[in-house]
Amino acid sequence: MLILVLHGPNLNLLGSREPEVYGRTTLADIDRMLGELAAELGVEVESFQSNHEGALIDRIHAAARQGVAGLLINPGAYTHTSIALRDALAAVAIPAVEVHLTNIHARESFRRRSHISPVVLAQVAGFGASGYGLALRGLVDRLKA
Ligand code: CA2
Repeated sequence: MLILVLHGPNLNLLGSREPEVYGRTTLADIDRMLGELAAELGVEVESFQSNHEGALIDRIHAAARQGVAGLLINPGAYTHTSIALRDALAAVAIPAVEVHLTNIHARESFRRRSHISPVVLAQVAGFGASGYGLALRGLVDRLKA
């Protein structure tokens, strides 16, 4: 079972900028942790990061052709702006979990609205990097059920 992890814009900066907001864990650390957890859960993970909306959409379309079983996605700021990303997720209908490092509901008001949450199974927000592990466990539990 293959799970695709999608990291949206600016998340490549994790660990190097604004550690007081986003923590000191890097994206490579998160991908490594998810790889270890996936092995424990008996699934495979593949990660993709892009700063470009269309590249994320193309990767979602490719995931459907590839037979990806589930998606973890932190859409970054596209969470709050991208109907195109939401449409892509709805179109492929791959079970997905939306992950945010921060509690988007406790920040600026423009971060409270997610265009993504209506088309995903669940949202995990506010647990920092460990939220990705929680999301992977929840997604795999659901896919195995
Ligand atoms: O909390 C999250 O995970 C967010 O998806 C992160 C986005 C933000 O726009 C969302 O509202 C919430 C920002 C990702 C930018 O990541 C950075 C990491 C380090 C330094 C600067 C930005």
